Amino acid sequence: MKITDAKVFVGGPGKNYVTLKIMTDQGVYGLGDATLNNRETLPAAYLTDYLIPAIIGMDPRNSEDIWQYLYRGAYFRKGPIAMAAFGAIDMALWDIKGKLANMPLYQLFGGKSRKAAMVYAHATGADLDDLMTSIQFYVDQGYKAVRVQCGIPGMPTAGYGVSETKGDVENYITDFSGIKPKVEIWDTGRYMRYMPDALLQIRDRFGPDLKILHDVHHRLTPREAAAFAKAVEPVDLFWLEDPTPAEDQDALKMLRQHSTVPVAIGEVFNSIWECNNLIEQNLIDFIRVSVTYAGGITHAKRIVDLAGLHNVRTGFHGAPSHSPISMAAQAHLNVWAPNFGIQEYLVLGTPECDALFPSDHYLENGMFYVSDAPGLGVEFNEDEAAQYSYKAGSHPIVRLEDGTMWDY
Ligand code: KDG
Ligand code: MG
Repeated sequence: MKITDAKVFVGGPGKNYVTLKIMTDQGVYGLGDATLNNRETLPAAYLTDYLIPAIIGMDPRNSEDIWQYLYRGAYFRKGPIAMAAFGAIDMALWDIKGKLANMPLYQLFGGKSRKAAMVYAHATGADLDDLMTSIQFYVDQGYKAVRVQCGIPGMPTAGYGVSETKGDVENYITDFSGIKPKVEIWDTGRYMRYMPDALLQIRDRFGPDLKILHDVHHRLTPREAAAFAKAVEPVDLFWLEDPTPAEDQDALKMLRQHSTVPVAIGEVFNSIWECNNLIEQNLIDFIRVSVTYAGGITHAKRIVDLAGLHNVRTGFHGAPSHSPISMAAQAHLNVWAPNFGIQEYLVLGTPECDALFPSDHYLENGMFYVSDAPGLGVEFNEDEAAQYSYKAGSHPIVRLEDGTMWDY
């Protein structure tokens, strides 16, 4: 069996999804997602210019050897662009493997460990009142877990994951449009003084059962993160995400020495070599990688297995930048993984998105049910894709009030 050709499509409804389709001499094809948010053309070019020509003629069933061929063969290892491109090929090869076996992917991993995977939604509000309304909106739909972000009084701009408009409490999506980044202004002092009590008010309002998550988005220093984690302990958070920029990994020991709040890190990691220190030293409780940026199913599964050895659970990244293809790959891992924790899930199910990526995967009462179709269980409608094209976008940048650059 041979790979005969592959194509890359960039575009989608409101997002530049990077979709790979690998064709074989036996008519079976596989799909992969290489969407690197706001840098989408780069993995697309890596695939088209270098990787696709290199894999034509190879046996698609040898997904492990092809992964090693891409990774070791690149010489310059790791990095989000390369790992997203390898990840798309890897997902497509697993899709082909599942179709050949006539089995959904979770069966190839070892079957189901649970009937469905718990997901969390993003609640947001320009202020705490709006955030309460937003949480209620998701609770009413049956969600058991909600990430909560709200505007901070006196903060010059909204803050991470926060609606800019009062009353905008549903399906909040960051505006990444335009190549020149929007500037946000951050104030750590105001955040640290306001947010712990706001989180406590949320706990009081919604009771002990709701799983509450909060994302600091890399904005605190290690000492501030330790103080913040200690202050939010009575809230009983499900997790505190990205309290610091995680390059300085040993610094997280300070947080651990002062607090038992569960910590989730890893959405910007693309290799097991960024995760292993945090996992092996028990500095985190949840690993946040995604199959898109972390080299596909083959590599992400290695990270999941390493995490399992150290009682670290999964919490795969699931921002709307991931297409339904990688969300399906994660869904198959989620129902299998013995150390599954939770899945971030933002409503992708717009009619336009469903038309582009038809599938039988579904969400009900905050639980994600995986399709039993062979492979990934997602289709890609090329006729629909023809109407979309790439639109340049950028993440906002963050500065302090005096102009100092900070972390988005
Ligand atoms: O591309 C960046 C977004 O995916 C990121 O800001 C989202 O922090 C995020 C999250 O937890 O989903
Ligand atoms: Mg995050």
